[in-house]
Amino acid sequence: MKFVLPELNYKTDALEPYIDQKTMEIHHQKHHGAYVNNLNAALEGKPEFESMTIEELLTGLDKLPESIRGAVRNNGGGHYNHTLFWESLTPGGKSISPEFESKLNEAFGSLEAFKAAFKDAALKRFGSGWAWLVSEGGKLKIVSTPNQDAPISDGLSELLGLDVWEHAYYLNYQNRRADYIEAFWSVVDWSVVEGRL
Ligand code: MN3
Repeated sequence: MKFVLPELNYKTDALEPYIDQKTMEIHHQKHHGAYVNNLNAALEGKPEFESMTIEELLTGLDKLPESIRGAVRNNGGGHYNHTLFWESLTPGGKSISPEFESKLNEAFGSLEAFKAAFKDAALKRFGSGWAWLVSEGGKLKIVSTPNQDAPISDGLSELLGLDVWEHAYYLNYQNRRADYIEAFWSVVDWSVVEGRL
């Protein structure tokens, strides 16, 4: 299967002022686009792997030949993570349902405590990577992954991810990763996040 760069469900300027248009254009077209191209290049001419879905590839990294394992982990992970990320965002955000908020309360104490713990994971990810809200067999957890590693490779189900690579925020926020994390909450589509559970 040839992987393709998914279209965004909104215009690249629609998340302003929280995520700026230039960042969205470069991030989607160039960065995500490169992950897709590099993933396809790694799989080209290997029909047994070309026929696999992205989920099959990422949950079976140890079964891939060593010659393509790193490329699939990095570029397949990049494709998978960014696809989830774009889908979790919407102009103006979409509010959280009382049902899901009570699940967050159960797991983390309160919505504020959840956001604080998520922010902490996103800030402490040294270098490049992601912060995640995941489900592990129905139990909500916060994790972070380095580079483009995807939680699905560790048997976790992603509900919400935040890209904290510098390419995700540096044009608008420079070194102020904390401000970018705070701004992110204004454009999260909680209906999508909840639907993943
Ligand atoms: Mn990115």
